[in-house]
Amino acid sequence: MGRRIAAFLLLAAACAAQPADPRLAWYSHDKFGMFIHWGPYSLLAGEYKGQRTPIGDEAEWIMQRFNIPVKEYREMARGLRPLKFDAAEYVRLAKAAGMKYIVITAKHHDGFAMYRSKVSSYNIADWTGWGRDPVDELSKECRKAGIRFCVYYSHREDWDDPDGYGNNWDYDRAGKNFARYLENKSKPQLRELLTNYGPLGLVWFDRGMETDQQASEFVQIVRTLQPACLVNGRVGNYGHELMGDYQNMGDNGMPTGGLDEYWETPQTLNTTWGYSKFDQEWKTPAGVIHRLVEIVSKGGNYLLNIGPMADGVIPPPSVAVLKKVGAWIETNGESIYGTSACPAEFTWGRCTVKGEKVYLHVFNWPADGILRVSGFNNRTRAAYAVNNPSRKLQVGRDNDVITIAAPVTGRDEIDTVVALEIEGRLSVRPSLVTQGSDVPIELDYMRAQTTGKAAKRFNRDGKFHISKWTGPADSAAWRIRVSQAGPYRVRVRYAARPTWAGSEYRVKVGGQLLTARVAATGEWYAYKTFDVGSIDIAKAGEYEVSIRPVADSDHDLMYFQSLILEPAGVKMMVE
Ligand code: H79
Repeated sequence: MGRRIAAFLLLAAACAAQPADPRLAWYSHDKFGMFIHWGPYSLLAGEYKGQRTPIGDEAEWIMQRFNIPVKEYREMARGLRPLKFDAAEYVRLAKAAGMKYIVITAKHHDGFAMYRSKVSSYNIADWTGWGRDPVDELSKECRKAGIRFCVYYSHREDWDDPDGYGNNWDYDRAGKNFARYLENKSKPQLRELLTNYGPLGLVWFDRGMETDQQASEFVQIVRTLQPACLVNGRVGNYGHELMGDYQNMGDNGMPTGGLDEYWETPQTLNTTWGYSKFDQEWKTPAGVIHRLVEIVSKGGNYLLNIGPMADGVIPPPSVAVLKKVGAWIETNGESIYGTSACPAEFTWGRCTVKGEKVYLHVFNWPADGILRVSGFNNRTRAAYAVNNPSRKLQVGRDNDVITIAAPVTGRDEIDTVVALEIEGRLSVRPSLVTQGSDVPIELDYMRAQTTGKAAKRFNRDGKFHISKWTGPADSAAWRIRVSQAGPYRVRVRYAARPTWAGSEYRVKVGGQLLTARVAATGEWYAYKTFDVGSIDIAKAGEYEVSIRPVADSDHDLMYFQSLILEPAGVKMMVE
């Protein structure tokens, strides 16, 4: 590889575009939160008149699943008297599990408020005669314990309100006045939550609001009443640009690689969110720990759900799993909290980074007991297992590969964390994209090195792409090895909004330049593939490929998905 290319790519690896917003500091530090789905559906527990919600179906959707009439569901909800609910115990469990924030369903899609609401008497304190407010009790216990308290509020869906979204079995869709639901119930209830329970860490909206205008009004209510409170990515329409403070994956989702923006995945401990007596498919402690590490290694947060029973008791199997997870975190928490993504993956596990330390998470020890780490440019200082810091492990180098001798005793069956002290900030060699013979080389967003403001991102509709680039300093680059010399057609796959049309961008392959203008593809994420010209690769070898805006502008260049180099003569499908 040429020295200039190497220097460029090292720089690229060091400049991941992660804007530092102080409001998100606690969130990016804490990594692991507890989600609680609890409501009248917990009483049905996955069964209505002898019919069961199938496994994999979500028990909190039971009202919709069986089209239970509002009148009947309301009568059923009167029976929700969680006499065994103990907020302090919930918070103790979250703490024992290593979770740093709690998000509870203040109102799910069924429309029932799990707190004392003046807006609607259809709430747990007033409707049931129980007289207590679990949201209030939890918020106070959280504050005492140093856990961030947060609420889930289903702002769009409401199967109880005649004007809410989703119930078309009791109410005629044509007769609904959705704006009236927003003004009379959804917004006033959100204001109650932001006013009556002290500082909230975040509000977790769901299902995406219809219009950007409506969504921004919800964001505005949060900003006005609690400026420090975060808003999750589902506040706005899933098919539009992100409106909240961070992006959410789909339910139980996982990105294929790291992203350059804050993100979170909501996942559940079994297969339902609300309690179901039929669902015993619990994840194992190892499963949870491996997911946690994978998420954190990709720069995300893990919001893990439990579904308490109607009486307030947390299902014992979930308590058992969470306590085991917590025991591992108790020892290894420094490799999770306050770390950042590590742009490398290994056959034996994953890594996380903090300052001049890389935490190597060993899920499977290699048979010869030697941990091999390739791709790191840094010199090393020392290594030790986090569960036994005083015993140093032998570190060596085999060409470009760092080798670490496994600890003989004290390995953790689930994940032994080895701390590797390095010189300076971690610098990782970008992976080389190699070409098979006669097939197009596809350079996608995920394998790109981004510079400047260019960021790898997620959207619910178009999935992953690179965006936020507005000028020549913002680019995506790859290192490729071409095995076949000759002419290549260059294609770019992207989506562009109408107002972005006409901007120039430049594709560089080795020393060759191609310039093209962005074409509009649709209102939002309508990805299309465009031919930008052809280049000649004189000889097989390694090249650098990049794409960037030609000039500064006040808008995004494009939602980029991939750049394709197609050897002339190879036919390719183009949508
Ligand atoms: O609160 C949890 C879910 O109830 C909620 N998000 C998480 C955090 C959620 N809202 N919408 N969705 C999940 C997606 C909807 C999926 C559905 Fe279905 C498919 C609804 C009807 C068909 C799954 C299968 C639920 C009922 C049947």
